[in-house]
Amino acid sequence: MRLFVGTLLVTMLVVAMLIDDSEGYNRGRRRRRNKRSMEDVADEELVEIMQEARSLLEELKDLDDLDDMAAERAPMESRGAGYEDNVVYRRNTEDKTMAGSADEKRRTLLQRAKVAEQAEMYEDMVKCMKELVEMGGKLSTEERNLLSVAYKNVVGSRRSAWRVVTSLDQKKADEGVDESDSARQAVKWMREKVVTDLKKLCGDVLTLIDKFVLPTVENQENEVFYNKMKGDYYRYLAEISEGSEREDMVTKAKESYEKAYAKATTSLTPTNPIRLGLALNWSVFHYEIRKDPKEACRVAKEAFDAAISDIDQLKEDSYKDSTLIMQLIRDNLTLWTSEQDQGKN
Ligand SMILES: *[C@@H]1O[C@H](CO)[C@@H](O)[C@H](O)[C@H]1NC(C)=O
Ligand SMILES: CC(=O)N[C@H]1CO[C@H](CO)[C@@H](O)[C@@H]1O
Repeated sequence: MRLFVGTLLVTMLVVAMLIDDSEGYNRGRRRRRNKRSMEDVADEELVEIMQEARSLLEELKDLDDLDDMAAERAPMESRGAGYEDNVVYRRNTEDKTMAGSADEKRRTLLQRAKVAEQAEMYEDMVKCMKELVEMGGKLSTEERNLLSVAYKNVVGSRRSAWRVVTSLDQKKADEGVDESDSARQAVKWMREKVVTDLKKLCGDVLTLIDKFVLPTVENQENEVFYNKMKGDYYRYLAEISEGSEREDMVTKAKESYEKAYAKATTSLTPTNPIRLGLALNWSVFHYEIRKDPKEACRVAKEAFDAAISDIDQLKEDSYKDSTLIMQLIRDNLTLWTSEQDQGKN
């Protein structure tokens, strides 16, 4: 910018000199006609140009000031460049507005989590909800749902990233690309990062549930909800693990789902959306993780039939959730039974 203005300034000065010069040349010829007025015009032009040059010089000085300001700001910006997990975390705890009673802090975290959800800033939403849960105490239904939505989103985006890198790796392997190939190494690098993230996030939410949430749960619906949630996150860990680690995750997922299922069938109506959501995911667990489509169909069909026979129990406030999940169960059932029929033929 400064180079440009500088060049412009030099050009204008040169032009000014040329005008002065040409006036000198013209002067001799024009003097005879109207000496006085021609000189005036030339002088006026010169004055104008000099004024413009001066104001450009001032602007140049302003630009210098701006540069100085930018230089002062630079170290601050580079400090912020290392934006990591705990930057937001620290900001949450050190914030002046957070001072005050535990109740106030809880309310602030809840409000922030809700705004973060609207802004789709799910990493921040997770941090707020994690901090809120770690304060201890029972969670309201709203807090429960926000915790679930926050982790579902951060984990969901990484599960889909995992599927992308896994299929990229498979493609390269199918093409016969060697493991030492740099493109394959890049895929491996990304995959390891995604797996590390997933293990950390799933581990975090499982710890929150075991350490803070389940010990304070009284309501049976919530007991189902959180045990199902444990089943889901152990299932996600099973998806990305291998060998004995996978076996361990599969067992833990199964135990959590079974606990939730036992509780759900004795304490919730068949059309309860939490019971239905559990049946849906418990059946997907059988299908995808245990590779047992028969059992998957049995669980799905049992849940669907029970809900149909109890359809007049649909609650006004949750019938939309219930019917949506029933549809998802039926879609999977249709898909799975047709696959099984094809397998037989
Ligand atoms: C069931 O699991 C899927 C992932 O497989 C998840 O996206 C979904 O939210 C779960 N459904 C319910 C009703 O919890
Ligand atoms: C909604 C839902 O969970 N659908 C599942 C149906 O089953 C397939 C497996 O074939 C899952 O990938 C879907 O998530």
